Amino acid sequence: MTLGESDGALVSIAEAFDLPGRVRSLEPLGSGNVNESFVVVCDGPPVERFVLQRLNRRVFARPDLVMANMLALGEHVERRLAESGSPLGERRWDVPRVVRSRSDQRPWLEREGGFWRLITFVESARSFELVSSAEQAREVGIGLGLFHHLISDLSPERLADTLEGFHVTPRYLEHYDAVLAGAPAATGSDISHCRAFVEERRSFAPVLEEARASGRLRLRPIHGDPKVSNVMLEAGSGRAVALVDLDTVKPGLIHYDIGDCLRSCCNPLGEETADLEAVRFDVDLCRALLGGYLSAASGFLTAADYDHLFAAIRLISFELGLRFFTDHLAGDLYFRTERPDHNLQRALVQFRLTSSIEVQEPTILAMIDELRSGAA
Ligand code: GN1
Ligand code: MG
Repeated sequence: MTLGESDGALVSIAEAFDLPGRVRSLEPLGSGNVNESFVVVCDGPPVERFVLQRLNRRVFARPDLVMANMLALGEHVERRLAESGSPLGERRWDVPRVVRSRSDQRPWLEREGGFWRLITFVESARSFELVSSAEQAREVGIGLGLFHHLISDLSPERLADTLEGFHVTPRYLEHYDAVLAGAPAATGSDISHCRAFVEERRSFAPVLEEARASGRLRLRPIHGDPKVSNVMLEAGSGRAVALVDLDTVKPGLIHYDIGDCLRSCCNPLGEETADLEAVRFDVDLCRALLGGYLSAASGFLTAADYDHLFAAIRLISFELGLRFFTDHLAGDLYFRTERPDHNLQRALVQFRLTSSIEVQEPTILAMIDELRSGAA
């Protein structure tokens, strides 16, 4: 796309950051459900690419703390990579760098009510909306494992809780109950199905939070949103080289990340599919992904961590369905939508996926045991 009149405002925002040259082009990037993103090509030499993003303030009440977390994570990982005997050996690993604003050197810019940031683009790599092979799933798992490994010695106290209640399933249930109480007009067979689905799993919802409260699972720094499209694979080699979309980096349970990554990658039709009947959880992709994850992360996993893996896989797909369903009932306030029933359709997909996970529980548990003994 070449630049048109309407892009003038965006270009001027991009150029308010400390770029190495003028903006040559700017176009929309990716399919995020929360923020708006653009890829900015900047004149060189050398010509460089950046990602310009407007953070969703309805979701992130303290975007300044989101940026503080991103800087803390970046500094920590850069330091670990620079150490002699880096845990990655010769493997390439990138962390998007934050570009500061020209006028006040802050890592963001506020313009016309918008909160903007600009970060470097991970070059010679791309991400995918769907996983297409077991090899790819393994790499995504290695990517998440390396990410966790690199931040496993970053104290969670160094990170602010920028999204209180994020992935705390009982909190989503409370919100759901409140929204439902105010939406008596919501009827229809899909709605009834979703409501019954949620009721049947109500008692399961606190499984991870109870493990945290009892001390069996502990808080660590997490990515928060490691869905397949946030894992960058190197062009050519196909190796994972970066995790992007670092807005949700904060203290949490690594099980949120593992569950989220698996619910995203092992759903071959993807979370936007309309082919509900065909939605299933692919155990072979799960085996490949978890195998890759453990190859990088088994060193810091405890017995209790392993014991809660299945619950995490089941819970996070259920939780995302619950979040989509609640947003549908609330009038689509949180996730960006393209049509009136979009969030309902997304909820049905996640609930279908949850059912598929549930019926395959014995197979998934056996597979986790097998990987666990291999990693021991
Ligand atoms: C949102 O914005 P995006 O697409 O990276 C959401 C995730 C969901 C995901 C589902 C902050 O992520 O939790 O898993 O949609 N992010 C936030 O696609 O709520
Ligand atoms: Mg995100």
